[in-house]
Amino acid sequence: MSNEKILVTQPLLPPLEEFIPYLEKIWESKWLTNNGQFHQQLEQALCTYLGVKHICLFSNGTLALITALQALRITGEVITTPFSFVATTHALWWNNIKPVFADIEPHTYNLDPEKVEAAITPNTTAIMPVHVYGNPCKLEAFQQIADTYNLKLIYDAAHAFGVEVNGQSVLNFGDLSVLSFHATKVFNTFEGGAIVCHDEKMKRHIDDLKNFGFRGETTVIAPGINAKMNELQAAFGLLQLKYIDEAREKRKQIAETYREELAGIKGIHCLNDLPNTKHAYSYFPILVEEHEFGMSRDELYAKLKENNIFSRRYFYPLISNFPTYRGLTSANRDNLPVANNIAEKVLCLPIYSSLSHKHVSEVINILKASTK
Ligand code: T4K
Repeated sequence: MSNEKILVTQPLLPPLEEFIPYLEKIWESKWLTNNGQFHQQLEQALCTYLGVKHICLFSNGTLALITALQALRITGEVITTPFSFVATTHALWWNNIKPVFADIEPHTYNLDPEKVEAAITPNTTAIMPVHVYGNPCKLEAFQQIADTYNLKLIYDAAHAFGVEVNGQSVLNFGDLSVLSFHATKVFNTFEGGAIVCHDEKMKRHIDDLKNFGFRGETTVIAPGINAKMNELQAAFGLLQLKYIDEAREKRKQIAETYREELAGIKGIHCLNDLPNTKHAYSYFPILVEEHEFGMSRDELYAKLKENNIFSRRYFYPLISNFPTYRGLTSANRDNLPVANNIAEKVLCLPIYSSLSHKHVSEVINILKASTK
């Protein structure tokens, strides 16, 4: 048993002393929020790092999602995935939009474009897929559906920091993409988030919306909200960018070790890397097939816990099975067989840049010792 708690994730924290000069600048300038120097610098730096045209920083990913829907004036019904963190669907609810759940693909756990097409009604105005665990969705298929039916396409890219397909950021697809910079994410600003958009006009609109709708000192152009990222968050983001490549490489190595070592265990299935894709390794999900492995997902979760290893069942329960949403027709289990199946078998193993080889081995050894 591990002497220390091994958590599913730990935030990337650069050396504290390197953060002090940023704090000194904030103290000197007395500028704490509202589009300060670090905010502006981080927007620029992230555009360069991620390979996107425009980015609007937010205080968290949920407010960014809610604002993205406002920016595109989405109403009526939006087709989305039940296999995500609950914030994805909550963002629709907060905009008085009816979520319509469609099933996911068995090999990526992402929203299935074919199921989306079948769920379109005259009230559908948009599709909101999620790049779950950072695995890119079927980008071209979704764009084609959006074009054919004249729908908006908003990606919840909370897990997809730095993810690229054929050398192109996934954030450049769809009308808008939303990132989360929460402490549990690959890149964090304690709390934080962003909307990626493709033109200057939309950037300006979103920037107004996140600042109460103010354009200039006395003009309010829309009923906006307060969702601004502050200077402390932005400064931390700038510092963290210096360490991000190293951190991503460490995550990749951990994922490779898990894959190699778990490959021989009957009843444990890992997600493979997709071709021509630069992954984020935000999470390391496995599927536990009880009959082959000899133990259910929940039994394995409990056994790991007894050994001080705190894996997580992301994303169980499915959003469509929460009391708030289960009354919707599309939430019916028969409509979502793949998502229900995956949610009952999935377990996310610890992965973060400072996770030691020793701790990775401890996790692997428990899995090996648990198989029948
Ligand atoms: N869309 C998707 C697809 C998302 O996954 C999320 C968030 C959002 C939208 C919304 O973005 P934000 O509004 O959050 O920016 C966590 C996160 O709170 C949440 O951001 C994340 N997804 C979700 C998947 O996971 P919990 O309830 O599991 O967090 P918690 O507090 O149990 O933390 C998990 C583990 O992380 C802990 O066991 C230890 C570690 N941890 C956590 C925190 C907060 C740390 O080591 N330090 C920390 O400061 O939701």
